[in-house]
Amino acid sequence: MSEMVEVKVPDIGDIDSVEIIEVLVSIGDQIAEEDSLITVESDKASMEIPSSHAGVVKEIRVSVGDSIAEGGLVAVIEVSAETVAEEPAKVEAPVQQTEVVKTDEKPQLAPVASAPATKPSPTASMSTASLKNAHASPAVRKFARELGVDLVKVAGSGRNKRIVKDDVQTFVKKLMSSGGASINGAAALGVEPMPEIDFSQFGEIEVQALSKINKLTGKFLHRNWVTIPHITQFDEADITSLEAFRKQSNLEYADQGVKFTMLSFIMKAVAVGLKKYPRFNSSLEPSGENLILKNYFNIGVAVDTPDGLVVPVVRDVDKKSLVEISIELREISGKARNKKLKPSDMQGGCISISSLGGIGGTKFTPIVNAPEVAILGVSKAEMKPVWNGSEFEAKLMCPLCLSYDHRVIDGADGARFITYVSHLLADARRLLL
Ligand code: CAO
Repeated sequence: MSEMVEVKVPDIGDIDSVEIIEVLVSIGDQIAEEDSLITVESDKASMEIPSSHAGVVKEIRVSVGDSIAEGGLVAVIEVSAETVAEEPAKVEAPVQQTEVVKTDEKPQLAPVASAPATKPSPTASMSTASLKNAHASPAVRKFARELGVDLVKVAGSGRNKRIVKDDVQTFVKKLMSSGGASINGAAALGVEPMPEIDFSQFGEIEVQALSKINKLTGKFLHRNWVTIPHITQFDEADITSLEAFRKQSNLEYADQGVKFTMLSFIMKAVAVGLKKYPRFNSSLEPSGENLILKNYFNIGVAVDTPDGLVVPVVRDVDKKSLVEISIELREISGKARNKKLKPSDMQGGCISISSLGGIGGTKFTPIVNAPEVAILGVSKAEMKPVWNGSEFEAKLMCPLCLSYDHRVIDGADGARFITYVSHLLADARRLLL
């Protein structure tokens, strides 16, 4: 003998009604207990309503687009009498309620089929867990599970952003073609991927391929930006007397073809700063367990080239004279612009300097060039009135912008380092001490 069981919407928490966005079964389907019957969606999430019984779907009492609330009738299932008889234990713990209707008797209310306590109830899914439960059918979920894809990271292209099998396949393809990180690293970060927009719909466009350097730099900068907790500390160095000295030195060395720019002095000052503050001359082990302190003083210099940004390294800045540093700086920036740098020319830096002083701008926030832990940005020096305690004096002030890895360097040390470098530049004789 069989029985007809009405399956109703169980307790779905503090939600008045939800919209049915999918009916997952058809009349005549043989279903197992816990098979999903419908998918409903609130303004927060979607969830599937499972059947409390195994059996054959005899009636479906809902359609897509209907609103339904707790207790609403979803379907009538024909259940074999043995199945119902086998379930007395479940009567003890009612969470979902269904109405059992014997074909030959009047309906009577009986609590049936709660989920085990350890299994999340539909209520739990709807409130918090289902925010993580992506909107997809059981078959698509199974498919995603088999591929190890976290559906939360997949954008749905189906109705109401429902994730279909194609979406999972497209996600995997993108992941593979980007070497494990999806477009813009969005999947790795667990955020929505950037939408692919056809900009030509808004006006004329031109597609320009990124250079190899652009792509490489982009990857490293992105990694550094998202993995390093950055702080940028600003200061202004009074370089009035240093500028006079630089100009004078340029005149004196003109016949030797040497040209000093402010950058050579700043490199020297930074090397002295690294000696005084050794944590700035370190790298954090990827494990985060140890700091590697270096006893050499190599400085990377960001060079702007037509193909993109490169950072060649000037070695042993502490041991070189300003003449040597100036010559080498000219050589490496020339090599960079003529694509003559070797990989080894760009390795072994302890800290980098990014100088935009020759271009303009007042300040910027450079990104640490990992595995280094700090980078000094230099902006264009300007004449400014500076209060000396009794009057304003015209001073040439050079903006310095120090970004550092806050895991390695505390704010106080950041301020000490930049103040010290400014102090050295304010009177370059200190570089000799
Ligand atoms: N304030 C005012 N003027 C400055 C200055 C400063 N801070 N720094 C440089 N200048 C002046 C120079 O003195 C020079 O003027 P003169 O010819 O009259 O002496 C002029 O600007 C051009 O200098 P330069 O830029 O050619 O030389 P440099 O040694 O200062 O810099 C280099 C060399 C390779 C760093 C630079 O050319 C460069 O490529 N900068 C861009 C770096 C970059 O793209 N950084 C962004 C990376 S993102 O973090």
